[in-house]
Amino acid sequence: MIKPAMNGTVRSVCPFDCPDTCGLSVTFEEGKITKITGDSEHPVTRGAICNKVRQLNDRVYHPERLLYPMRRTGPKGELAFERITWDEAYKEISARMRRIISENGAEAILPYSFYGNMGVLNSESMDRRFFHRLGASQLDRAICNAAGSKGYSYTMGGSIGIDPEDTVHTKLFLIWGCNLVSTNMHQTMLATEARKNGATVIHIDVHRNRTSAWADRFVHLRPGTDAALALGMMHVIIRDGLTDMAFLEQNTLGYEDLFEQAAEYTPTRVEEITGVPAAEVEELGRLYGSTSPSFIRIGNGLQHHDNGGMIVRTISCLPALTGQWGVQGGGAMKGNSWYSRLNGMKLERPDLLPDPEVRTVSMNQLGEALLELSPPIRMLFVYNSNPAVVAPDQNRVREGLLREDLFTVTHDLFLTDTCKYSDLVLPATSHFENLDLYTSYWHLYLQLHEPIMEPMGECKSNFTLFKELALLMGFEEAEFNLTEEQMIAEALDSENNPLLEGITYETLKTNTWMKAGGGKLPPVTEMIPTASGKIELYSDAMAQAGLPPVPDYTPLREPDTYPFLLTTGPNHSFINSTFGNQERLQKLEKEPLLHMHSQNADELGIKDGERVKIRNDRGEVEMAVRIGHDVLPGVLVTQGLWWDDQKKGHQAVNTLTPQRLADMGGGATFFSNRVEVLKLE
Ligand SMILES: Nc1nc2c(c(=O)[nH]1)N[C@H]1C(S)=C(S)[C@@H](COP(=O)(O)OP(=O)(O)OC[C@H]3O[C@@H](n4cnc5c(=O)[nH]c(N)nc54)[C@H](O)[C@@H]3O)O[C@H]1N2
Ligand SMILES: Nc1nc2c(c(=O)[nH]1)N[C@H]1C(S)=C(S)[C@@H](COP(=O)(O)OP(=O)(O)OC[C@H]3O[C@@H](n4cnc5c(=O)[nH]c(N)nc54)[C@H](O)[C@@H]3O)O[C@H]1N2
Ligand code: SF4
Ligand SMILES: [Mo]
Repeated sequence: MIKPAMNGTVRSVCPFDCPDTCGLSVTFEEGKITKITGDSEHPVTRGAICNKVRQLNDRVYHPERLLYPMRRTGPKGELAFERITWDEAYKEISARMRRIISENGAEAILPYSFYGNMGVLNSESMDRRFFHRLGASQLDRAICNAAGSKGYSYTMGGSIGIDPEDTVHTKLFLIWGCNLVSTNMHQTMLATEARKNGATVIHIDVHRNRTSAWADRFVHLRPGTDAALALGMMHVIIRDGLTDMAFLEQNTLGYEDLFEQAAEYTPTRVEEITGVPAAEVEELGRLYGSTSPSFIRIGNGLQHHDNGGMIVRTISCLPALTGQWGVQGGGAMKGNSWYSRLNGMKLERPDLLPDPEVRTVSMNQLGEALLELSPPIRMLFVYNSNPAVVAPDQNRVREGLLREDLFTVTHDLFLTDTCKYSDLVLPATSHFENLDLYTSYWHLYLQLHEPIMEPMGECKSNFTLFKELALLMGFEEAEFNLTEEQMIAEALDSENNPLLEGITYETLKTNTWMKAGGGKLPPVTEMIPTASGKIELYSDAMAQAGLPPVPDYTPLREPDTYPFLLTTGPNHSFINSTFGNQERLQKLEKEPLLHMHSQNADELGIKDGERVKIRNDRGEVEMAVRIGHDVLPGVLVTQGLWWDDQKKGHQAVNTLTPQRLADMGGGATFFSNRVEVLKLE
């Protein structure tokens, strides 16, 4: 039992899927949270937090928060539920699981989860053990960064970039396919510090957005063409002798092959592919080639393309050319989770799988899986995710969710659009109610979170839910009978990661946050986790995987049946679909907009603010148009994963996006998406 603070301020951490993993400071008055700010003592986030999380009390005390288990009473797709007890819910789930296992085997059960809560215990611990032991179909959790992370690791060996704290020393920032102001605000704070010392910030994107407005310069290119731009910059750097040959000799593999490839990418050719004028490619190449330290922040957006793996693979080769990895504040970063990687084998226990060959289902192809897999999926267990909004090809997803012979259980804090299709809905605690361990995929600090309030209603954490379900299913082994503290200790077992040495449950309890490597990290060049221990500009691993071993530009794959390429990224005020049901944040976003170039609008006779139909073979949605020069002709952008709202006409934009997988890592291709735009009658 925790003793909730009546009055005063306590520490917390932000649990959302955001790189910054901020330290929070939470004020209680008369036992209720009245204010959420940043923890000014947090070493990286230093007291600043985003507007979304300042309103986290609206979410925690939201009148529509789920407080009890519920059972569906009406047709799937409608919101008709009755309250039941946990006992009834547990009995129904375990009886169904047993029946499905005896009739079709456990692979007819599919978990569907992502990182709605980034806490280690509540995202990848007891749940994974449970489904492993059950022998359920495995889920390939490739919806977010899979293609880019794979592409980056072909070059660098893993998600290892520079320590963001070092970027205050940077002189040139390339913010590449990253909407930094919205999605990684503390990197903008560090860049602002660097700017005071003369640093320049260049934003390279397909959409002139908040980040472009904040940057010093904007480079506008066509979607999916970034590898060509990077090769064009390399072309200039190599041609003009700006390379650091000593660094390349000592720390890389295969630079000769890369030099040969880059020779083909003349600025004129790059202009044809990317739309960036040849003179600008020249200038960008020379500027990058002659500025040190330079830092490239590689975003997640640019890898949501058919060729997203190769795009990131190619960009990640740039810093080696000028020896940036050897300079403080120089290098690149796609993600930094390599530093604080936990003991996954101990935590998730894949060894419990009765049949290691059990099928794996891509979370990016949920529609196909529900409609076409044989033997069919008969139970879907959703937690930490909202697939009815976030997964691609919504019409197929929802058609699958509507199947009468599918039993869907969803554990969430709210009646999300996914809950509408669920047979049972279970109430989840907010992270304030849980003990957990947090790592960041950007900064290098680990943080322990102790619960700061009692669970609301009958809410249960993911950890508790799966621990109790394990018992009900008769899994009496010791590995299901652990406390949260014991499980954190297993996660922190540093046998596979020496940078965690000294970081334990106890030391975290005393220190609140601790840095991987203890603040004494060796240079990146001494830790590169590739097979060769070098930066692999030529990659044998890629050749073996049937991929081009040297960086190259490959075009997008969607046939050009439709005239526009639509990218559909997240917005400023929600986190994916989280916060989409909070009125104040909805008001700030107003409504989903379709950004279109004025030339296209003129051709189609569309006026600013007019509602149009956007369609392709997968489906259609309606939206208001914003006309201007924020996107290039032939390109459309919309932001935000909105909930269904019949009244205001919001529809899931993923109705339009493909289930096709990217070139690497089984990644999603949300942004490689061809559509046509029609005037409404
Ligand atoms: N406010 C807010 N913050 C978030 C989230 C959120 O929903 N809202 N989501 C969180 C999550 S889960 C993630 S993964 C990250 C994502 O955050 P980011 O890494 O910033 O990724 P996106 O916002 O998806 O896309 C980044 C940029 O890529 C651009 N882009 C699209 N296609 C291309 C291309 O081909 N080339 C180039 N150069 N640019 C392109 C988009 O216009 C966009 O500006 O943010 C996290 N933080
Ligand atoms: N078109 C398009 N689609 C996209 C993207 C895009 O840019 N464009 N971005 C993609 C990316 S990068 C990502 S990461 C995914 C994100 O997809 P999801 O991971 O599904 O993200 P959310 O929409 O935030 O949904 C998380 C859900 O988990 C719930 N939740 C939070 N905490 C807990 C908890 O402790 N327990 C339980 N049981 N539930 C909890 C939240 O209330 C919320 O409903 O979306 C992807 N989809
Ligand atoms: S969402 Fe991101 S920026 Fe906002 S408080 Fe959480 S970690 Fe910090
Ligand atoms: Mo993501």
